[in-house]
Formats: sequence, C-alpha cells, structure tokens
Amino acid sequence: MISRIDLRGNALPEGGALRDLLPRAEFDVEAALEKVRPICEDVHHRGTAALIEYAEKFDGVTLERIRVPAEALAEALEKLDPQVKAALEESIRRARTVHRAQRRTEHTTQVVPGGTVTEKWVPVERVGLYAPGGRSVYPSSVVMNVVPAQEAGVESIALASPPQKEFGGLPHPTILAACALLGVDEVYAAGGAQAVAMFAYGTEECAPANMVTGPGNIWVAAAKRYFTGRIGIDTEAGPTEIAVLADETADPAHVAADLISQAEHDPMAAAVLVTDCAALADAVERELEPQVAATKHVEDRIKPALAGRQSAIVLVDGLEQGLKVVDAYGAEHLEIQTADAAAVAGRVRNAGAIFVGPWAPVSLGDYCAGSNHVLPTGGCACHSSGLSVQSFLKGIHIVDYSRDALAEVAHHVVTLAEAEDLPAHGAALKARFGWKVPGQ
Ligand code: HSO
Ligand code: ZN
Repeated sequence: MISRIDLRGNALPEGGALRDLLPRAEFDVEAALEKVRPICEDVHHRGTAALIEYAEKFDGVTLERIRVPAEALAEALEKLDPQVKAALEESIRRARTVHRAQRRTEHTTQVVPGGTVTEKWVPVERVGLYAPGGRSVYPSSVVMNVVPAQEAGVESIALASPPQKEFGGLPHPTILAACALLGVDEVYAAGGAQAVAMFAYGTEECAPANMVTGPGNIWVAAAKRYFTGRIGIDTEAGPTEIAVLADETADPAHVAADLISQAEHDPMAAAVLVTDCAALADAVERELEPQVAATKHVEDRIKPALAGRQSAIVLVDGLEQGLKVVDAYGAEHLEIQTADAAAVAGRVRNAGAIFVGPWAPVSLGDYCAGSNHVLPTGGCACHSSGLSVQSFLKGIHIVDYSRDALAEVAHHVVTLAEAEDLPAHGAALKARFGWKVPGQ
C-alpha cells in the first residue's frame, strides 16, 4: 500500500540532492494560471454579474446577490449541533490564547543620542478569507484564519466560501455558524478563483481587500499567485503532508493512525514515515491494512494518497540521518515519535509545525492544540512559516534624527552615495548643511 525508500548503507547526499530522493506530490499551479486569468479579469470588469454567472456554471446555483444575509448567519448558529458548538468554542479559546501571545509591541532603538528608529506594527486594513466547500468544508480552518487576523487587530474581515446547491445557494451552514461564533458578519457565497478576484479587485457588493488568506484548491492557489504583488497572500497551500520521525520506541498503531489521518484529506496528500527501525516499518505497514479498511474515505482519498508517489516509508541509518531527511523534506506537519522526543524536536530546522512525543498527534493541532493549522506545504517550510498574527501585521520603521545626529553621520552618507554614483542622494544632505558636509 505504501512504497519504501531505503537510504541505509550510504552517506546521504546534501541539501537539494537529498530532497530529490524524497517523495513529493506535483502541484502545478503554473498550468492552472492560464485558466484562472480570464475568470479573474471577468470579475474585474463585470463584478457581481460575473460572480453570479460563475456560481451558476461551477456551483449549479442561481443567486441574486453574493453577500450572505445576516439572518442566514444567525440561523446557522442557532441550528449548530451543541457539541460541535462547544468544540469550536474550545478551539477558538485555545487559538486565541496562543495567538494573543504573538502580538508585537512597538520598539524604539536609540542608535545615537538624538537618533532613533522605532518599529511600529500596523495591522493590514482589510482581509478576505477563503474557506473551501466541496469535500473540504472545514469550520476549523475558519477559526485558524480568523483568530490570528482578529488578534492582529485587522479591522475589516470578510469571508468567502462556495455556494452549495443543497443549502439553497448559501455556503455550508457550519462555515456560516463558525463565522457567527467568531463575530465575522461579512460573508460572501463565492468560490474558486472568482472569490479571490472579488477580494482583489472589489465588486459593487464587496470592497477590495489588501490581503487574501485561506486554503483552497489549485484554482484558488493559482488566483492567489495571479494577484501576488497586488494583494498579500499567505503561503500557497498544496495538498496536506505528514512526516513522522520514529524509532523503535514508537507505537506502530499510533504511527499508522496518524499517517492515515492526513491521507484522509486528499488523494494527493502525503504521508511519510522516516525511521531507522525496520521492525517498526514492518509493523506500521501491517497496521495500515486493517486501519485503512476500518475508516471512511478509503478508495477516493486514503488508498491513493498512501499508494501515491508522494508517500513512502524511508529507512535510514539512525537518528542523525533521520534528522537530515526530515530537514531536507520540510514537512507541513512533523511528528517526533522517538526516545527523548523533545530534544530531537529541538534539533529540527525545517517543518511547518512539530508535534512532540506520543500524545501530540497532528489531529490535535488541526483542531484544539491552540497552534495554527494553516502551514507551509511542498517544502516551503524550508523558508516560510504558518499563519500567525505576524502574517497580518506590517512593520514600519519610523526614523527620527536631530540636526546634530544627522551631522555626525552625514559624511558617511555622502561617501556611500558617491560610491554608488548617486550624487543627488548626497546633495540631499549637503543642502541641509550649506553644501559643506561636516567631516567631509
Ligand atoms: N490538516 C489540515 C487542516 C485540517 N484538518 C482541517 C482537519 N481540518 C491542514 O493542516
Ligand atoms: Zn487535517
């Protein structure tokens, strides 16, 4: 059901070459760009009318307007299963606790007497969040996007989610209920690239946003790429990934369950076990069979995900090699199921989030750890972070120098300006000191 990559007995290649030996899904956003371009431009030129047409074409619903009425949000919250409501509230509470601690404070550095640089943090003014429909109706992702934006102090938060035929053209009721729980009242029934275009350009109903975040399919990712530069985005979300670094102390039943848990998302999802223990590898493989058979999304998602070339059991010669492999892979989620897991976790450089020891499965992080589950995929964990309060903040340097403080350094500025053949830069200082720069 899952392939093996045996790296034992050899010195591992470095960096990129090692990464090339490891499995990874292909997610060709570039190819999708050509298809989303005309949709985005159509929304630009025809606004709501275009969105209504796309809802008809892609979602099979006839809408009169895109904005979801306030009563629909209130009704969805009223009808929400009380247990789901309690669980979402706990998820929100924990996420708020963690994300509140990420807030940044203004800091002033005195560089020289009379010369300061203050770094001020300003939230993005307006953010559009995307919540997928179809097989990925995840109210938990609404929580993971809204909470950091709110804790960052974003004033205007709107959410878009595809209209659902079976719910009369509204987004899925649990998405609406999650919005109501979080106090987000500006919601649109729009999906795919057209929803991203609505936020990027604005329409008659929806003011343009400065940033769009949230998971989505390849069309959403392509639209985000199309608008990069015009608006801010979070990282492009590809299919979800779990890597488990395990030794002989790991429980094979738990490792198998955790690999399956993320394979459940998508036939392209990746599940990778890295271990130095061949007996554990065998035991995990034995566990996979019955556990897969006993679960739900077997044929359409789990089996293709585990059997796909993006998933594998990777055998290594010991923990040091294991760490090299997980660092080269840069998983979205990395579990450490080894002896002294906390110390091992402390040595990992590249991962979206790290789950330490036997009692921190990825599913905990998906819902109720307090951590964020919008994380970098496709190896982007080698250079990027998951969603956080910081994602919604802009740092601004405020430079404040007195005459004396400027005079003290003016000759250096003029020298550097001349070295770069930019004499007008130097002239801006000379003009202030009667064209004779002190110290020159
Ligand atoms: N594991 C997914 C998030 C998710 N899981 C939502 C369940 N619902 C990507 O981090
Ligand atoms: Zn998940």
